[in-house]
Amino acid sequence: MLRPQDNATRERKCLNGLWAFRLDPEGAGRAAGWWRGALAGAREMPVPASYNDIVPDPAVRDHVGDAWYQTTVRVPRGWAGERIVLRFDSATHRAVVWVDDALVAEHEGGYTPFEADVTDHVRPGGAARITVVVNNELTWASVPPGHITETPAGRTQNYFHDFFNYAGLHRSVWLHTMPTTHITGISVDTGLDGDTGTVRYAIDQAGTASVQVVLRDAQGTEVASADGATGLLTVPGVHPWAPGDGYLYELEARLLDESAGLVDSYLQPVGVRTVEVRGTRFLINGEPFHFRGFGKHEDAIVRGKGHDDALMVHDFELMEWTGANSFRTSHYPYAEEVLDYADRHGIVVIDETAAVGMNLKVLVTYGLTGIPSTYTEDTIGSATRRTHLQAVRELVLRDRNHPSVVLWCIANEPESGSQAARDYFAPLFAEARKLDPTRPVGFVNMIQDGPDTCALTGLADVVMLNRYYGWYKDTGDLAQAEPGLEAELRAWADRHGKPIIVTEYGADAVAGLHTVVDTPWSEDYQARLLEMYHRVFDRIDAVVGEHVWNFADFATRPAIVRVDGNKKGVFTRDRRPKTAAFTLRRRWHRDKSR
Ligand code: BDP
Repeated sequence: MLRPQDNATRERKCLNGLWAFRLDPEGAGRAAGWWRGALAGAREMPVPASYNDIVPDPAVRDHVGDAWYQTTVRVPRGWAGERIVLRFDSATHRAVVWVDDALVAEHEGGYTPFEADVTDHVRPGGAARITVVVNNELTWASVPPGHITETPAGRTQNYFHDFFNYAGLHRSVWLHTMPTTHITGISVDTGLDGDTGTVRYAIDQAGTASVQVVLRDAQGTEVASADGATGLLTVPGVHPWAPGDGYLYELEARLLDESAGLVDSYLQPVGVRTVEVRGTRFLINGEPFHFRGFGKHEDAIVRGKGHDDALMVHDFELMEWTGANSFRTSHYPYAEEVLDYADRHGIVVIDETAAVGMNLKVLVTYGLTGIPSTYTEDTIGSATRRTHLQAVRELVLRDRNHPSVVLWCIANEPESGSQAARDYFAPLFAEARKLDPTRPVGFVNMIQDGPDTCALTGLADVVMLNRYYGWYKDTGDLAQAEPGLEAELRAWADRHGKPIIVTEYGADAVAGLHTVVDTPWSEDYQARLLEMYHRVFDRIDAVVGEHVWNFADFATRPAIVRVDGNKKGVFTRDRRPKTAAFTLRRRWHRDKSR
């Protein structure tokens, strides 16, 4: 599915703005056909944004079920004869869409786009009513999973991940056109041989036309071209895409009719680079790469998970200020604008599905009893896996052309110590490898399943570890935590011989709390804990990455271990630095110059 584009043959109209909005706590709207007319009793709601924090009302914030959005769009007159497509960059966690009275799209999964051909449902020059019902329920069949309890006070959503279940239209909505004969997909794989680059491409189309591709450098000079739907372009004296150097070529794909007239075109940025895991090294363009950066969230006051360019650019600028070169899209696929930015700026990305909270064993550590096994037909079972498989497909197909993406992450902290885990995950790894043989694949391991018991590491190319020595373990005791961490990392290195990326390490800190002696929740303890990890990382050769948890404080549901959310940010939720931000800046800028 290609993104909307304005070019010689395509046009787009952005539908962002204030939409009519109404919650449906009784779940009445589908049976009553709320899409058939103007949404009664609606209030205004911004798109994109999570709806939860816009209205100061717990009934909105904690709503479980359907929420309805509606807008009316005027279809441009000049679009007659074109194929007209309605696209949602995301709707969390699932949606059904109507144009006037016609159902045009249904989609499961809150973080990937979907679209519908609405040509037959709209009239150029006319108005069209667009109605969307967005549902935020998490069940055993959704990714991420959850379950709903009926209580006398209403329905309560339970889930096993540590961030607030924001919902709504989180990203842009588009109406866009393309010719009836058009390009439907583009894929590029790149290679390097000395200073010669290669771009292997494949262009899919609907209809019949001949294909031509042209590759231009960043100055717009043509450097290669070819005819045919698939082929290999060679670029002598290539300028590779590299960490810190987001150099992009542009591939123009064109469909031509018999008289060589232009039928359709699409412009695809291309970064020429290679990724490879060799022994305990993670190589980008054949050079060892060390990941410095963060696990992040799409999270902010007021807008929740709504995409916002101002916040995005600010976050990237702050990451650069710390000296970070990479981040992980914890714990779901991020807005495509984020990956575009990373491509242009040479920031390296670990790209993750929304599979988080798939470990019921950990609930026991919270003192809960009667917890079922993680992998059963009544919990994480074949229904979950079907959704998860589709989530892997949609992630890889959406993001495979981004040079910034160097590693697929299939899940965060699933229970990984059993044959049941292996049976669940093996097909998911296989699918990612089938769709993209060029990138390494991994998952993020949790401390319960260590180097001797983890049944999934064998499926992965890299070891990704979330570790909380000095926080959840050896709380407040860095002297005890340091040897524990070191022993464990050495065991992973010895037993598995794969590169290790520590994808989470950190401590909560309430901004403004300072202490002389090591005291959890203080800024000083957070900073000293990070320094302890860094000493250990520097002693272990197989550690090729350090991603602090988290870039910024973020919202969670209420819990006695959370103070108005998770405070492991090195920046506050409004992006002010804690002491730890300066600690990282000192280390990472020094590392940069080494
Ligand atoms: C890890 C999770 C992350 C949490 C973090 C924490 O991957 O989502 O926010 O712990 O507890 O287990 O802060």
